[in-house]
Amino acid sequence: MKTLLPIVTIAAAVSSAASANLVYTQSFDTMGSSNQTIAGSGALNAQGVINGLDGRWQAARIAGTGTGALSATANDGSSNSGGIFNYAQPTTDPDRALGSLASGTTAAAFGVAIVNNSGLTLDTITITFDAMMFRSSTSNVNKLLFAYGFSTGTATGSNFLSSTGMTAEAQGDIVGGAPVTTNGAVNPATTTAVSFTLSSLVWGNGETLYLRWSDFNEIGNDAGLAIDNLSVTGIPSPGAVALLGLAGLVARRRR
Ligand SMILES: [Ca+2]
Ligand SMILES: [Ca+2]
Repeated sequence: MKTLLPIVTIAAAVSSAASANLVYTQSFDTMGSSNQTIAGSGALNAQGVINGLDGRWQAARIAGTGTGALSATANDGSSNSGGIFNYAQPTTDPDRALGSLASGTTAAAFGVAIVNNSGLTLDTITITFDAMMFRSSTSNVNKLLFAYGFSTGTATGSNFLSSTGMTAEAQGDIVGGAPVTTNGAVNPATTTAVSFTLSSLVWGNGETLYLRWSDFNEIGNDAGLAIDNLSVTGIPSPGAVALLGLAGLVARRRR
């Protein structure tokens, strides 16, 4: 499998010892109302970068009989085709969300690679986002399974920690609403604010954190679920901040 990891860095607020947090935000609105290509995707587990975002977002088909390249399709929840979606209501609205709907042809995963260039080891990560449902399911409550991994993380990596092994982190799952008899666009889309913290981590300087959401082809017609307004804040341990402050103090005294 060819692994695509874009070489990107994020400006971290390291202006003072008191603000050494790393902050990453994403509204998905740069996708606009066009379909966005995901070059290199198509074959099972072939990962491609989602065009129209910041180069850090990737997607792959993780199950299904299809072989064609994926795209982030602009839609309002009316489509029942499997794939990645660039959701908004109406379809032309500038407020975009990134989502997925699974079918027998395509069940996809998407995720983001964030490099820690704060200069510090980060041990607490706070994640907030809006979990959205643009299309309802039948038979089963649908879910996008959240997982995270470090460095070798990809949209298809197997070395991830997920809610199947942790209770608290299950809050990162995107859970759809109750199934209905006839599924269709949910208008307006439902929005649920999600906020949780991963703690006691070792996110080393220069290391990549990968956040991933995986879709599954559930029984019945599937839901269209999405995320919006993602915010990731990496926080160093107080000891690391104190050391950084001491280094700054020494540097000033040498002037
Ligand atoms: Ca948005
Ligand atoms: Ca599903």
